[in-house]
Amino acid sequence: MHTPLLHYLDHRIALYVGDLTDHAVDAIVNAANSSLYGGGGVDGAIHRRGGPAILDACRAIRSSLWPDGLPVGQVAITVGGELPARHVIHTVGPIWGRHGGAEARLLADCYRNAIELAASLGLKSIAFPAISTGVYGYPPAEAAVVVSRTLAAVMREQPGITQLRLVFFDARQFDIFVAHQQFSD
Ligand code: AR6
Repeated sequence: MHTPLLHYLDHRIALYVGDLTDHAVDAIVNAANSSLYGGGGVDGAIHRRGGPAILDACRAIRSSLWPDGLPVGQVAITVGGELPARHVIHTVGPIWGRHGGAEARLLADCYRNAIELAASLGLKSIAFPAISTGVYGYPPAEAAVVVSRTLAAVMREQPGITQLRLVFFDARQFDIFVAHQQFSD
């Protein structure tokens, strides 16, 4: 079930096709919306499989840290509930065409902030979905450029993250990423 299809950056980054919620890592990242109250796509899958403990933790975050919602590019961590992953790092990706040209910077913020939060807590393994490339409409080829360049930089700064997984829902998304990634430029 968990066979990496490709590696980058000295095997610290591994690419998979499948369901993010299957991954037993220290943290999976949720492509949430700013309400943190759940939704469709990977967000729906995480809440369904993780159970009510995740939503309870999200409500606590809304009432304490982020009463107006989690801003785009920011992150918040909760328990993993019944998921195989120990934690969920929720982030809000940019909606394509809604940020006046700041979409790439905001998408990079999601990845950078999630990794930095994980590292600050001593977590070592983290798995990401392709943030914003579903309902939020970010073109997957353009996301591949931003994500790979961001990861190449951030992973150099964070040697404590020994395993970072990018999990694509289907083979087409995986192929587009591989064709457009710029890990080594
Ligand atoms: N495992 C891995 N990838 C998945 C899974 C899964 N179980 N399910 C979907 N994907 P999306 P966004 C892929 O729409 O674009 C939600 O309603 C999917 O094929 O989940 O950031 C939130 O509440 C796509 O490639 O997230 C927000 O309102 C990628 O995950 C909004 O959608 C992201 O698609 C966020 O939109």
